Amino acid sequence: MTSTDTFVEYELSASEADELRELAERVGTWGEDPVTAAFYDRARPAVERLPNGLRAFLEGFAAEQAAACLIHGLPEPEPPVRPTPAHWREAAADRSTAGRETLLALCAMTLGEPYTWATLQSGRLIQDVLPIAGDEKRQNGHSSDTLLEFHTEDGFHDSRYDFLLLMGLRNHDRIPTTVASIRDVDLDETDQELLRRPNFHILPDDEHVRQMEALGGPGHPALHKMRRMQRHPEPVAVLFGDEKHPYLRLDRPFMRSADGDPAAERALDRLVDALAAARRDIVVEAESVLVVNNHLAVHGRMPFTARYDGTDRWLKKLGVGREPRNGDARHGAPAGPRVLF
Ligand SMILES: O=C(O)CCC(=O)C(=O)O
Ligand SMILES: [Fe+2]
Repeated sequence: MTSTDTFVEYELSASEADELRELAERVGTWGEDPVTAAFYDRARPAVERLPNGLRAFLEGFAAEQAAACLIHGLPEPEPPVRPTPAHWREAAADRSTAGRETLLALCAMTLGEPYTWATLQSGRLIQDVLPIAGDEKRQNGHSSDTLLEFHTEDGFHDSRYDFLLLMGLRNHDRIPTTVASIRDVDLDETDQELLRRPNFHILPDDEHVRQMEALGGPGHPALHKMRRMQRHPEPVAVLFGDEKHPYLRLDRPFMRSADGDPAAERALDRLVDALAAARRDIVVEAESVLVVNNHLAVHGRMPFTARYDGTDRWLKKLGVGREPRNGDARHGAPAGPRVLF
């Protein structure tokens, strides 16, 4: 399963960084906040104003020239990044990062249409990835001293993202995000055949349910839907698409073979082992953005010890679909085209 670079990088020049700073300032005067849907409806023309080299690089990435890419050298933030908050709710209340988020949003819009889930972080389009006390051992972006295992972002959902963007605000300890591409994995025919069968359940990760219970209240329709998906998951295939160059969909801690077939479970474990052997560690530091193709690559994060003193690792996350969601029945989005559940 070869034919694509795993990982490519783009270093912005000083003049490109200046262009980006000016662009973010100009877009900032339009008065829309990149955590809200209105921003994306308004800001589309600004994508044309991104530096040409950066736009061409992202367009090449959208054409699947690589499974993951890293953009370095974004302009220094103004104002400087505040201490890392203790919780995403605290981060949400603070809009001093809006200028950075504007740059993340414009990169995302070069790849497609950003959207999010009603069930996560109050449906804000851009989310905070930071360690939260009490979550150390969970399989989510708020854990720390456990390995965040390889996953497709929202792999349980048919409307999962095509691309996932992670922007670094702070990463003093250089804690890597992990990425592995299906194109770097060789599986035998039998395993491939087992993994192509729609014979796996991927349950919604508990973060969707937990946050909705806490914030949406027990009667929220999104909570009902997530619970239904937990109780009655649709069987899906792990490998799909082109015979020689398949895509993948995986989140091992939330997966099982639908009919309890031990051979299917073993094939899945061998795929996870092969992905682990193909692992790339990518440090998303301040002033950089990692983009992952959510069908070609899985991602995760290495363990670390959180300090909870304002100096911890802090990333911003945004997901993108290639197609406009407006009026797209396949994605049926009663909460509005950019906030799905
Ligand atoms: O912290 C990271 O580098 C990755 C986080 C992640 O995968 C997530 O929040 O879904
Ligand atoms: Fe993730």
